Amino acid sequence: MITVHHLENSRSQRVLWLLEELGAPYTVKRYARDPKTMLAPPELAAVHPLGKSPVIDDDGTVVAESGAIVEYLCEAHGAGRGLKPPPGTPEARRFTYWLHFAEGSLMPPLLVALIFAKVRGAKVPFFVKPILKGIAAQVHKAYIDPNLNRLLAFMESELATREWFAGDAFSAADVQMSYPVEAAAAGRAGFSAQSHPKLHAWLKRCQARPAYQRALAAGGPYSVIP
Ligand SMILES: N[C@@H](CCC(=O)N[C@@H](CS)C(=O)NCC(=O)O)C(=O)O
Repeated sequence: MITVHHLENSRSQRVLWLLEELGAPYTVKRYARDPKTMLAPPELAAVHPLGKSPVIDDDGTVVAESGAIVEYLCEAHGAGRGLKPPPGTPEARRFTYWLHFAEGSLMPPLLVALIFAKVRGAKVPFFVKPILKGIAAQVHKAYIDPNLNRLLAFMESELATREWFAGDAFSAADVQMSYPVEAAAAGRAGFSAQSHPKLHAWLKRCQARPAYQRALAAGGPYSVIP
């Protein structure tokens, strides 16, 4: 039996979704974030030294890092489910690309955007506020906005010719991509149905899948931190 160590409102939601797509039995151990810092509670460090989520435990095999979990689950529980394209195909190359792109290229500027939203909203003496706002505006101008604009335009262009990230068929790469795109949709990037219609339609297709809906029921209330 697989246990998913699931931190509320986090990347681990997509692991529940993948397990529902695979039809693999699992149990959920849900952890609350610290309401002040939004960090994971210390109990998670007993499961894996980094103390982050997602982590899964499959009968004693502990796997962390969402991309590695997706690979592991497709290999160990994916036979006949068609969620990973056959090796050596263009679809397989795109699968690997998007699996890494999600955490390697898309999450970093989204995380910096989140950090600077916190910096802007920090409780500081009134005379410090304009300085913080000025720094945040500079970081947005020089790093966050140009990077997110380029990444969003690239994803939009990739989805112009196919329905899913790896090809014409849904794959686990779409599951991995869902979290950063949901974070972008939550307000961390200039992303809407008007600005990026293909990417927006892709996200709606993901969220309409019955397995996605079952994962929401299994994981408890879910909303991505804006
Ligand atoms: N690249 C890692 C990132 C893991 C990660 O940062 N998880 C967040 C949840 S979205 C977390 O545990 N945050 C709480 C903390 O850092 O204490 C992955 O994809 O698994």
